[in-house]
Amino acid sequence: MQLEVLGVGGAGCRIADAIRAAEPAEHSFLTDVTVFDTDEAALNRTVVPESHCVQYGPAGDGGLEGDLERGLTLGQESADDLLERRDRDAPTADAVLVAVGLGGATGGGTAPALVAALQQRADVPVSVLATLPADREFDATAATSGSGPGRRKRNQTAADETPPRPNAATNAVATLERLDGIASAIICFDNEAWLRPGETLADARDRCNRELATRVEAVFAAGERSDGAVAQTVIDASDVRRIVGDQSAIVTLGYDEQAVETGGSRFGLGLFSSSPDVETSEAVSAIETVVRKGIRGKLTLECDPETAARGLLVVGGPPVWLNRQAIAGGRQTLESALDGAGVLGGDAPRPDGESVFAGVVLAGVESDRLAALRAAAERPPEP
Ligand SMILES: Nc1nc2c(ncn2[C@@H]2O[C@H](COP(=O)(O)OP(=O)(O)OP(=O)(O)O)[C@@H](O)[C@H]2O)c(=O)[nH]1
Ligand SMILES: [Mg+2]
Repeated sequence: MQLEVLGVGGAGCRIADAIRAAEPAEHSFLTDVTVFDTDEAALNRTVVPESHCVQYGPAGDGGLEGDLERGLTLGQESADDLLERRDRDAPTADAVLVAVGLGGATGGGTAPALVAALQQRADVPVSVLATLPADREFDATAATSGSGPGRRKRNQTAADETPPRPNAATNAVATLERLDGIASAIICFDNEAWLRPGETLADARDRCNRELATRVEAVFAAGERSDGAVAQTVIDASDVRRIVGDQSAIVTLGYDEQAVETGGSRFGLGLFSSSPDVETSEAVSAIETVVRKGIRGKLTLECDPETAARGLLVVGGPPVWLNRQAIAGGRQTLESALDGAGVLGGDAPRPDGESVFAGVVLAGVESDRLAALRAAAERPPEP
């Protein structure tokens, strides 16, 4: 399907940037990418062309520094204007994805008004791609506990331990509540689960954004033709629409890939690249493995797959590796993991691909992490 991506605030802009960078030349799936931030310096660090970078709100660098009320007011004032500033000549998309980091003020403040304005204008689903803040950003005990993240280093003073975004949980929960009923779906990426012990968000963010972009591409680019290769079972925009729904479902993405032998390159001449021999058993085993890990491995938001209301499976890779029976089997695996909930599946041939991959969408999930953030938001701030 063809996707328009809008990034808002620091995280949103960097994630939009990463999705743009992950778009393979031979199967484009992005109609347009525009980034919006109050923070001019952050905007300038993206590699999105200047014509697609929009600074708004108070002039200068630094953003709104977590003041969500200010962000919400600014969002309401600016949403229509921001939409006007997109490229008018861009082709029409099948869906819009608004990327945002929950926990701050610019992205979290603007996203509700921006999504509402888009829903009024466009006839296509408008979903949000949202990061959830990590505990160490707002909880000093998480940042300094001996067991793990951000243990106090020598020479580090108490002041260094002040969480960088003390309002992150409260802001994230407030924005999620506002998006409920407005966004078609809310795809979550939980920073807490993706940051390594001791790592700061600044250290981890590029890796996290690449991981997220890979998953977005696996799922949303599935239906796009790649060098003339046609899928056996095409996943089109209406399939994705059916799975993510239009009721602000919480969505999580799974993914796994396995490098495979693609012939040709081993001999450097490409002589065998069009028809390498692939053992059926090898292809079946590769697909079974990536599907299992795509469902049971690390999700963008941890949850029990059984809680999902709907699911989608995309199996991709070099066409000779896409064994039809194994893909059908993968769909059944997803169906049983979801306890019989509605599942769609398809394949994404990638003639130039060097791996077999599975992209998984679980929609309408329940997650303990969201409950934990709500509880953290209700705790009174530390004195
Ligand atoms: N995965 C990921 N998360 C990020 C990134 N940058 C920030 N975050 C998360 O997003 C939250 C909000 O941060 P920003 O996006 O920088 O905030 P903002 O929207 O610019 O808002 P203000 O700076 O307060 O005006 C943070 O609390 C982090 O949890 C990023 O590049 N990747
Ligand atoms: Mg910012």
